[in-house]
Amino acid sequence: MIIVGERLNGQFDDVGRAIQDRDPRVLHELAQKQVDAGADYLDVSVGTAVASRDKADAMAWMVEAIQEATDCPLAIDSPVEAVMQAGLEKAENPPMINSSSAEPEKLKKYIEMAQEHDAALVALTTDKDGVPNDIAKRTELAGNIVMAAMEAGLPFDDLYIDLVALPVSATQQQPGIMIEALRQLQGIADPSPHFIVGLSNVSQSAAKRSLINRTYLVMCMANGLDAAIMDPLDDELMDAMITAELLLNQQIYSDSFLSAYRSSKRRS
Ligand code: THG
Repeated sequence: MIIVGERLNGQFDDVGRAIQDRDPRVLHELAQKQVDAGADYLDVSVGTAVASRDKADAMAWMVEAIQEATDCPLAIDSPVEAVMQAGLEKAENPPMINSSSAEPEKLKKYIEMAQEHDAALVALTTDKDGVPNDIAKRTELAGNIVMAAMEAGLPFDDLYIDLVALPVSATQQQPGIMIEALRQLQGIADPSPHFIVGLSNVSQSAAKRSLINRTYLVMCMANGLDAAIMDPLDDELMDAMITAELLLNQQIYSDSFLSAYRSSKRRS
C-alpha cells in the first residue's frame, strides 16, 4: 500500500491553530511522526482554518515548514488552482497533486500541471453534479480519467483514481457501491493506474471511527485498492493494513511480520 498521511490538514484543531499562528513546531512533529509510522507521502491541506484569500499563502508556508522536518514527498491537497500552484512551487521532491475532478477541462489542465512538475495526479470520479450515487457513473468517469491520461501521455503509474469514499453514517449504501465500482475497474488498463481513497471520510460523524476505518480499508484492499489517505498514527489501522497485505500475498510471512514491516519502512 501507498500511504498518504492525512494529519497535516487544517481541519484538525492543532494544525488549524498552527497555521493561524504560523507556528511550525506542530507541523514538524506531525510530519516526522507520520514518516516514522510509514507514510510514503504527506497530505498537506490548509482546510478551513484561513480565509479564502489567504489560502495560497498558508499552503506555501505549510509546504516550507514541513520540508524543514522531512524530505518525504507531499500530496498538495486543494480544489483551488491558485492554492495548488502555491504548494507546487515550494515542493522540493516530486509531489502528488490532490486533486482534479473528472471534468474534461479541469482534467486536461491538471494533467499538464502534473507533467510540468513531474508530479503524480489524483483524479476524483466527480463531475459538475458532484459524487455520483451509482456504480455505472463512477466507472464511466474513471474511464474518462484513464482516457485523458492516455491521450496526454501521463504514465498510469503517476495516476491515482479516487472513487470517493462517503460517510456510512449519512448514506449507508455508498461504501458498498464504491467497493463494487473498484472491483469492476480492475484491469481497466495495463499497467493499471493506482486506486486511492480518503479513508477517514467513511467514518465521519460515526462512533467507533478507528474500527470502521480499518475494516473498510481491508475490504477495499481485497478489491484492488493500493493507496490511501489515512492516519498512519493509528496503530490498529496500520496493523490491519499490514495483515491484509500479508493475506493478499504482498508481504512475506514471518512470525514477526508486523515488526518486520515497520522496520522495512523506516527511513534512514
Ligand atoms: N480524497 C482525496 N483527498 C482527500 C479526501 C478524499 N483529502 C481530504 C480528505 N478526503 C482526507 N483527509 C481527511 C482528514 C481528516 C478527516 C477526514 C479525512 C476527519 N476529520 C475530522 C472530522 O471531520 O470529523 C475533523 C478533525 C478532528 O478530528 O479534529 O475525519 O476523499 N483525494
